[in-house]
Amino acid sequence: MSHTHIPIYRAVMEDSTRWAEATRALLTERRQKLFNFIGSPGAGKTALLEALARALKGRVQFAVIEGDCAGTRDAERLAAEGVQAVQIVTGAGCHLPAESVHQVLRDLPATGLDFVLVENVGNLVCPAAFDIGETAKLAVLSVTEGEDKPLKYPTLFRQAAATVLTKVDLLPHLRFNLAKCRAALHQIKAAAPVFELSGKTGQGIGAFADWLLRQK
Ligand SMILES: Nc1nc2c(ncn2[C@@H]2O[C@H](COP(=O)(O)OP(=O)(O)O)[C@@H](O)[C@H]2O)c(=O)[nH]1
Ligand SMILES: [Mg+2]
Repeated sequence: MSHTHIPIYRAVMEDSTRWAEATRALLTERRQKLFNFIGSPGAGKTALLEALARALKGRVQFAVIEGDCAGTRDAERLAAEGVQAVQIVTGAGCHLPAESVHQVLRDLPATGLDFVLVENVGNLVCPAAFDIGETAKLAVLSVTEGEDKPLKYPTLFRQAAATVLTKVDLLPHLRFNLAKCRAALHQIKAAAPVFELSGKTGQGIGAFADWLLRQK
């Protein structure tokens, strides 16, 4: 049995932390905020960003950084909404590396941009474990995933500055219990606000957009 993986893991984490710190410094210097949206594949993260693009138009300038294992579909969806969007392709990578995010951020305009919204690779585990220098992590959970997910993936929900509960337009067709979901978040000591919304109908998007603007 070799133990060499332990120092390698440590070195990777130290390197990652340095890039995250460089990102924090750049954001402070530019007076920009970076939000790291984390949720399962298909949770509705891109639909949420598309709805935000419509809700925030003319109120704030923002760019999007997309993370996926392959393809540029999500960046194209945001570009179609008139948003500057850059896709990072991670291949086998299960989360966005701090270094890649920093390099993309550096190439974004230094002025005239208030927010950078990052859609991390679809996954409730790895993106929660890596600091990318974000202002805040935001947890995205769709009602089709079940109300128990905060109990199973507490690291993400505990760290998140807000939990966004998506696809609430589907609630009449499901047995998803909102009270149980809130109780699960309370149980893991997630103090953050919960926003119930639908990227499809636009319900609840306004309240979440207003909250984001207050983080400016
Ligand atoms: N009914 C409903 N469907 C949604 C909503 N948001 C996303 N979807 C659907 O869920 C699927 C995944 O959405 P997408 O935004 O690509 O999720 P992502 O993988 O988290 O970025 C697509 O088929 C969307 O049309 C929503 O609020 N309501
Ligand atoms: Mg997506």
